[in-house]
Amino acid sequence: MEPSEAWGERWLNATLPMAKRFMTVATEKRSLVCLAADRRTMAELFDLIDEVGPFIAALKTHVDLIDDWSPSAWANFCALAEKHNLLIFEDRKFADIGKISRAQMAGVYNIKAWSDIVTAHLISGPDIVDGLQAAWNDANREGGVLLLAQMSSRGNLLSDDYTRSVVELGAAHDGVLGFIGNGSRPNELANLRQKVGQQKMIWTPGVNLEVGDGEMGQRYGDPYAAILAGSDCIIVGSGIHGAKYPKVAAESYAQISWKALQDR
Ligand code: BMP
Repeated sequence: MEPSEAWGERWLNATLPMAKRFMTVATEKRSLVCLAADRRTMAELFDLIDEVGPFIAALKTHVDLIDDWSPSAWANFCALAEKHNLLIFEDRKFADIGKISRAQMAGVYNIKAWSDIVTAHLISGPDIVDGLQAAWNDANREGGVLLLAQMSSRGNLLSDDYTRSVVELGAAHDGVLGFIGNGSRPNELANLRQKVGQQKMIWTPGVNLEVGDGEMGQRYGDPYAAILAGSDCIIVGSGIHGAKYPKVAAESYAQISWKALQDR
C-alpha cells in the first residue's frame, strides 16, 4: 500500500518532510508504534532493538538515563536504528529560551547530530522551535519538533487553555512536526485532534493494552482507541519492554495500530 492511500488527508496536508518520512516508514512496516526504549544500559538497548526492530517505526530515547553512554556506543546505536529503518526521537523535553535550547542540542550528547525528532515544552514561547531548528541546520540535518500539548501523567498542569495556546502557536510554525497528546484519555485526544486539524501529527504516550494506572502517576489508555481518536503514533514503553516476550508484544501493538489506521 502507498503511504498516501494509508494516510489520506494527513499525507496530503503534511508540511514537514519528517512527517512524510514517518508515514512512509510506518506504512512499509505496517506499524504506528514508537518504542519508548527506556533501557539503562547500551547492551540492553541493543538487545531490545534487535528483538523488536521489525515491528516498530520509531525509537524514542532518553539519552541521559543510560548508565554507560559513550559516543562510540551511540554511533553503533544509530547504525542499528538505520539498519531497522527507524526514526530516532530524543524525548529531551527542551524548555529553555531559543538560543540555549539550540546550544543544548550540542554538548556531550550532541543530539542535533543524530535525532530526527525531539520534544519541547512551549512554556518559554515559540522561539524555542527556531532554536531547535537552527541546531539541526548547524548539523546540516532536518528534524521535526513535537510540542507537549497534553501529558499522560496524573495531575499535570497542562490546562485546556494552555493546550489551546500550544496548538495555535505550533500549528502556525513550519518547524513543528506535531504534538504530544494524552494517550490515556481518548476523549482528550479527540478534542486535541479537532483543535489541531489535519496538518500536524499527534503522537501519544500513556498507552498500554493493560488500561489503567501505571507507576508513579502514569496513566494508560487503549492503543486502538487512541488512533481512532486521532493519534498518528502510539508511544509504547513498558507495554513492550516490560512484557515477558517483547517481540510478541511489539508485533501485537503493531497489528492493532495498523488496523486502527485502516478503521478510522
Ligand atoms: P511507558 O509506556 O513505559 O509508561 O513509557 C512512556 C514513555 O513516554 C516514557 O518514556 C515517558 O518519558 C514518555 N512520556 C509519557 O509517558 N507521558 C507524557 O506525557 C510524555 C512523555 O514523553
